[in-house]
Amino acid sequence: MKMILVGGGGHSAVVIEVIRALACYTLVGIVDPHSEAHHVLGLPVIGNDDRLPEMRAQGVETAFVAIGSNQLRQRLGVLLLSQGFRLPAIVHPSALVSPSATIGDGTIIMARAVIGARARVGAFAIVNTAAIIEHDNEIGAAAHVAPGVALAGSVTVGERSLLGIGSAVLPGIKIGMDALVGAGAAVIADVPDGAKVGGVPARSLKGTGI
Ligand code: JB3
Repeated sequence: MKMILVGGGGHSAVVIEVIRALACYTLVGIVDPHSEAHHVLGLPVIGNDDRLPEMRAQGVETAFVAIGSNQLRQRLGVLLLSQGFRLPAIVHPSALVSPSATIGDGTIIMARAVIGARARVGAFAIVNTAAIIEHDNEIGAAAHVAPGVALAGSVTVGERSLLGIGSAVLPGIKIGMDALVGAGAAVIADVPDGAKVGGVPARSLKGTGI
C-alpha cells in the first residue's frame, strides 16, 4: 500500500526506517515546505503540503506525519484525515505490545518500546525508543514519550504533553495536557495542564526561564 510522509527532518529518518522494517507500505515520497534536502535516506522530497490532495487523487491511500512537534503533528494529522488519507499506527517489529493494549491511528511505537496490558495510546502519539508504558496507562493524543522514559502502572498523560528523555513517573500519577516533563525527571506528584516540571523529585520550572 502506498504511503506519503509529512516532514523530512531527523524524526522522519527514524520513521522511514521503521516503516521499511515493516515491509507493509511503499513509501512514495516526503512533503516538506522548508526542507533543503532533496532526499531523506533515499526517499525524495517532492514538494510542500499542497501536493497532498494530488497524491491522494493519484491513489496514495495512507500517510504518516513524521514531525516531532506535538502541536504540528496533531494539526497535520487531522488535516490528512480530512483529505481522505488513512493514517495507520506504525509499530517497530522489536517493540513489545500487549495484546490487550490499544494504539491510535497515526501513532508510532519505536524500537524496543514496551506497551503493557490494557494500556491505551491515543492518535498521533510517539512512543520513542525503549520507552516503557506500563499496564493501564492512558497516553493522550499527540503526546510524545521520549526515549528511555519509564511510566509505572496506571499513569495518565494528557494530549500533546512531552515526557523528556529518561524521565520516570510513579504509579497512578496524572500528567495534564500540554505539559512538559524535563529530561531525567522523577515525577512523584500530579502535573497540571500546561505545567513544566523537572528534577528529582520533579518540581515546577516556573520562574527558571525554561
Ligand atoms: O529526540 C528524538 C529521538 N527525536 C526528535 C523528534 C521527536 O523531534 C528529534 O531529535 C527532533 O528534536 C525532532 O525531530 P523533527 O520534528 O524531525 O525535527 P526537525 O529535524 O526540525 O524537522 C522538522 C521538519 O518538519 C522540518 O524539515 C520542517 O521543514 C518540517 N515541517 C515544519 N512544518 C513541516 C511543516 N513539514 C510539513 N510537511 N508541513 C509543515 O507544516
